[in-house]
Amino acid sequence: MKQDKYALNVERALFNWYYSGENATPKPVFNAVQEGLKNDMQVLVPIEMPDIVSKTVKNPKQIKVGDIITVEEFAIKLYHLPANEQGKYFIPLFTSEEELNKKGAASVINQSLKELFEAVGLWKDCLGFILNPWDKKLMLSKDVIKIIVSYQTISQLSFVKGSVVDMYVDAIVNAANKSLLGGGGVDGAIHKAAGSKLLDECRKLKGCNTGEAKITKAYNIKYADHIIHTVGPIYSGKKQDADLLSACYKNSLDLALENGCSSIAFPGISTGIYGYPLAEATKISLFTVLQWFKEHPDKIMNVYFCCFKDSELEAYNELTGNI
Ligand code: AR6
Repeated sequence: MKQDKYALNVERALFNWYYSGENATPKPVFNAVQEGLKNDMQVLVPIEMPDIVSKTVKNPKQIKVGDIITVEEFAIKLYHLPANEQGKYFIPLFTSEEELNKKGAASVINQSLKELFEAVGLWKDCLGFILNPWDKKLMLSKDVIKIIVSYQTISQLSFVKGSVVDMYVDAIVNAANKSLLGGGGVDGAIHKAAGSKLLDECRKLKGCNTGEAKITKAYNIKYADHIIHTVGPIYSGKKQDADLLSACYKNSLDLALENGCSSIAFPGISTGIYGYPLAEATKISLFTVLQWFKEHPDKIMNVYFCCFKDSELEAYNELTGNI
């Protein structure tokens, strides 16, 4: 069963929300759910075997693919997760078979999330849904559903302590060098995780100029689809450094958009081996991304700044605390 693209985006946003720590905003998740509602996102809903089917079919294990079973009436009962002793319950929903299988498989149907949200008001004892209840879950009580349904999507920038390699996004950004043939720092970590096929594709790109960006597949990096390789400036203290660093962020975002991405994770480009002072680099990256959001008001992009070192997160905290 191929996973619904919008369900995958929700699953990814949920993972990153948990990964970002307890103070992280759920807005990237709300963005992804809202986009799903607008685009008829399908979720998996476990069902109980209807009584009528078990009565009609003496031994369900003997049913073969292609057999036709005729039953007089067929009412599907969605699986319930009891919430209390008064009979209140939640309905579990899943974004993928992988999420479902984290705790035993069940019979499932595909269902439109929008239609489920519309129906829940009619089910008196149902308190709402739990999306991906076995792992990184989203509680969708009736009140939360109301908030999400009327939520105005807007691009989001989040700060995460960790490596871009671990992010669940459409594209991760690599701080590469002009050859695009790998190196140390995050470049080395990305090539190691993606495997040798990445190097094969990079060879065909014939390098990249400072400030520009090129895109490849993510190969063995399972939770991202693309890698965007950009080349930051080697810090020289000259005025052009800032323009080139800003161009890296802008060109990466443009390329992500051109390739249908709605989530992207950046490392601190040029702030490692290329020696760009953190305080200046964080300011440039932050303002460039916010400016890009302003210039693309009709596009929804969830952007994550991955801070591999504590000092990077501290630099962003200082900056955002002062805005
Ligand atoms: N995993 C994740 N992030 C990392 C890692 C890692 N293993 N190591 C560093 N970072 P850098 P640059 C973060 O030095 O300054 C390469 O050799 C780091 O904390 O990787 O742009 C290239 O081939 C920082 O946020 O890149 C180039 O020659 C960010 O990655 C040169 O380094 C960038 O640090 C590029 O230098």
